[in-house]
Amino acid sequence: MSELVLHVIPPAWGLPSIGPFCLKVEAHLRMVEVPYRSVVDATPFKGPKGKLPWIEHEGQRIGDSGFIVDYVTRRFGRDPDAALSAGERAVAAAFRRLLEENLYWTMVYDRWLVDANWPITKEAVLGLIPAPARLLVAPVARRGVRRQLAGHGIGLHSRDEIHAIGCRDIGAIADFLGEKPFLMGDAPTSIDAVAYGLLANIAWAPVASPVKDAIAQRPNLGTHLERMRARFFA
Ligand SMILES: N[C@@H](CCC(=O)N[C@@H](CS)C(=O)NCC(=O)O)C(=O)O
Repeated sequence: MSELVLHVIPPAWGLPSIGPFCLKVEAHLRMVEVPYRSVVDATPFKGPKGKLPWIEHEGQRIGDSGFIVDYVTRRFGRDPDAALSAGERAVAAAFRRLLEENLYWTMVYDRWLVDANWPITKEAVLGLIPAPARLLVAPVARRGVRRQLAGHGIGLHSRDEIHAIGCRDIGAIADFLGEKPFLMGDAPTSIDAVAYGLLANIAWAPVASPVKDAIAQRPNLGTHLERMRARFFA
């Protein structure tokens, strides 16, 4: 069996990747104990979807964290969600959309569009691009992200509104987690990898935000992050 190669955006701030979808896939692969080698790409453009993460395995190139997880489940026959009922899978699917299609964009906003955070983001996300090129690339990339946020719709809101949306999502995740060790109960499942990928990237990044503060105010989320780190990234 050939090696599984995972392409990710760079590490920083004590995280193996500062891309939530990249960290999600790393957490998932560790959860299902599938060995991989991660390769840091300076830009997302080489991948089949023009985004990171993507994988190479047995001559195939697969982009998108969701399709990567589906492939790994099929190819290796390891499904951390196997014990979940149909109803539990539906709840996990809804939380995945909340995290990836909504809360994620509030993180993007805080990293890229809040002026005080922009130098930190630029250094970490574009840090592998040689300095002279980075000077040219950075404003173009920032304009692109502004367009993405407007296209999504969240970028049309005021700063306070975007933060209110993010804080509400954090409250929903914390309320649902409650005192359980993992989101769906006693054992980790794929939604824990999704949550870890994004929440660790908000809570542990040196990027100021009311959404980060909202995580700090819900100790069960911090405990969940530490539990995931100890279990899969020790
Ligand atoms: N739906 C994709 C989203 C991946 C994604 O947005 N990746 C970001 C980095 S975390 C990226 O490559 N952004 C570059 C761009 O949008 O141009 C997935 O689940 O993998």
